Amino acid sequence: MPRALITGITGQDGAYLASFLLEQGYDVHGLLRRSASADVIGERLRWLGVLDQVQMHDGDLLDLGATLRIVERVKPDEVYNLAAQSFVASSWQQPVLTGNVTGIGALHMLEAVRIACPGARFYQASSSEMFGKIQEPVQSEKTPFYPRSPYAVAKLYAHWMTINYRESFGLHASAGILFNHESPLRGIEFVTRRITDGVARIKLGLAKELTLGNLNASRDWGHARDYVRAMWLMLQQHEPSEFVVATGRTTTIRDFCAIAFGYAGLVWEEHVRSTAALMRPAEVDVLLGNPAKAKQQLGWTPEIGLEDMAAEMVEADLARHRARLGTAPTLVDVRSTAN
Ligand code: NDP
Ligand code: GDR
Repeated sequence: MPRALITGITGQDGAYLASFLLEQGYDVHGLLRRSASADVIGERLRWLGVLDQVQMHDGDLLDLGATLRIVERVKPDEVYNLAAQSFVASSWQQPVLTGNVTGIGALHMLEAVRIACPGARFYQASSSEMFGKIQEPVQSEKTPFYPRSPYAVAKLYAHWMTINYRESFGLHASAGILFNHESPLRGIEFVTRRITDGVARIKLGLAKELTLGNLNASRDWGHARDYVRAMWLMLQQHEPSEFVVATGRTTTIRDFCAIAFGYAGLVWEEHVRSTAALMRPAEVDVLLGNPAKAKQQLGWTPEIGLEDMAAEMVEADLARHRARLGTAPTLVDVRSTAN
């Protein structure tokens, strides 16, 4: 039975990846950082019905000793480094933490693998944010990077360290340059989930309006369930490499609003307001990926389209709010009011 270790297993991608690997017959282990909210930390894995099928190991990406001991104990065949401070907007508020977790944290995992389990295959969660102020209208593995946030700079460091450890020490280390991917398990602070949660609240009479930032930004959005399959495919290749994972379609925030509100029979212009307070110090205006290499070499194509994904997210948020109506607020409700 192949064994996988996932950092960031409690996040959106970690939960879908754990579920996918279990279906493939893997023994799945996760690095879990200690939280005072232990009762809700496994919420995504519980939602997918796999929480009791994964083995958790106490650790934090900031702690090299802990990552080393976990890799030594688990002896994984595959390591997926998904843990990060992943919210771009927060990276201006917490640039040092973001650098330490998102950048140096990846180096800790690479060091742990190099020292304790050099035969393991390694996946680094790189990001389309590294393209930032885009240097080509359609971005591929060959497009030069121009990061625009502390988050993107940290990701670029981790990306190049992954390549450097492959070239220096012969690690089977791959990096997926993933464009935005969403799902009902997306964190509430990200724009698609803010929108689908807003749609559900307005539809159920719990709110009247939704305040967003820059409506003109445009993203190449896919579904997380499709994208974790691409991660796994990368580690099944004989040769490690870098792969862009994207849909090849870009959509503005404005148009995503139209799709999500429209699905619920609402007119978005009647409810959405844009405020300068939610604009970023430096914006990534548009991203559009070319996934040709992933298609050719991995045989990967996305299966879930944007409209279907938006509908699934709106339905999930409607169900969440309906379930909560008439019940006392929970910790999850408190989080859902954040930006
Ligand atoms: P999430 O924000 O949903 O999950 C992040 C995960 O990292 C959580 O499990 C979190 O744990 C964990 N984590 C944060 N800090 C630490 C730490 N110090 N030690 C250990 N674990 C930590 O992210 P996604 O699932 O959306 O993304 C997965 C990865 O892919 C991230 O690295 C992200 O930057 C990258 N990425 C994401 C894209 C997307 O569109 N989703 C696109 C491209 C790249 P906890 O639950 O305790 O907070
Ligand atoms: P992003 O995702 O920064 O691309 O990073 P996010 O959904 O936060 O922003 C996308 C775009 O929407 C604009 N926007 C808003 N964003 C948020 N969060 N809230 C708002 O109210 C709002 N209004 C407009 C933003 O300005 C931006 O242009 C995500 C993360 O998952 C990263 O970890 C990952 O690396 C990249 O995707 C690829």
